[in-house]
Amino acid sequence: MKNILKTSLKSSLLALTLVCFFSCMDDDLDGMDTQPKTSASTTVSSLTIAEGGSDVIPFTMEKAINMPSQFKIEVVSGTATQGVDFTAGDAATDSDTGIPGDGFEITVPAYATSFDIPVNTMMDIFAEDTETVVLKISAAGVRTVLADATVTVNITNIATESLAILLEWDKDVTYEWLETVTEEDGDDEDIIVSEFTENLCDVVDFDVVGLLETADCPEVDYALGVLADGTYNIEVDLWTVTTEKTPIDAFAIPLTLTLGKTGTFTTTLEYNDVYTSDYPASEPGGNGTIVAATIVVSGGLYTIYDKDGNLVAAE
Ligand SMILES: [Ca+2]
Ligand SMILES: [Ca+2]
Repeated sequence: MKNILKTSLKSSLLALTLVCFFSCMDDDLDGMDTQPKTSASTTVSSLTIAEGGSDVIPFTMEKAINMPSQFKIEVVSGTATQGVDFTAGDAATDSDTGIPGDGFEITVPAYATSFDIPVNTMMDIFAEDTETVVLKISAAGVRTVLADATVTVNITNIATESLAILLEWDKDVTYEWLETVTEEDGDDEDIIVSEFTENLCDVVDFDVVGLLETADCPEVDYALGVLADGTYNIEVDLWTVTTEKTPIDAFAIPLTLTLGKTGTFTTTLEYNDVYTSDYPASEPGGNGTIVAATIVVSGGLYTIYDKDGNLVAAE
């Protein structure tokens, strides 16, 4: 019995030694390491990207390693806002995956000798100066590869002569409704006043008649075409209101209409008390349409009037 035990113990030790031998050999193959003995660097110090465009920050590894590596991309300074004007890397940082704080992260697979950090910028309707952001790229998460780079990203405004419209109603609303509840000590039911909160994007659908008729919230298009001289009514249509509960009292549905020429000339109209949750929406058979703005084009230049005919902006 002792002999059998000894023999099996010996075989186990031999097996362990062999595992160690092969794994150690593997670690040294092609100069690869499991420890953070290498670094990644870039020769790029700045990028210039037009709104809505993309570019990459290329990195080279000093040498490949047999483990993934992770990097954090964080804002050092600048006028551009992360998540609004640009994004970078694979995704926003996530403390659940080991990278806390504001910024973005990227994971590079094992054995890579180079990688690109994507930088994506967002299109918008507004005319702005070039926006700048300084990004710092450093080792994060598993911290297998060191990096210390600073890259300036310049985001340039796109300006066109095309009609652009942005219709927004993304807002939480809380309303009261009558809830039926069963009493704890019996079968009796009570009706109580409860509060319910929903996002108007989930509850309301607006369209711009003939121009923006999707289920999106907001409704937006930056390239609706160049308008010839003439007068154009911009009609907003309340298509549906589908609250989950029945509100005791109707609530207001605030609406923001930004229109003009993409990146060149825009004006914003706020209609906070035009529409309510009991307004006769079009889809169920009502008429949810109003002339929300009028654009008069003369010599290619816009003059914009609000729903009451007041002049609000002119080029
Ligand atoms: Ca812009
Ligand atoms: Ca719509």
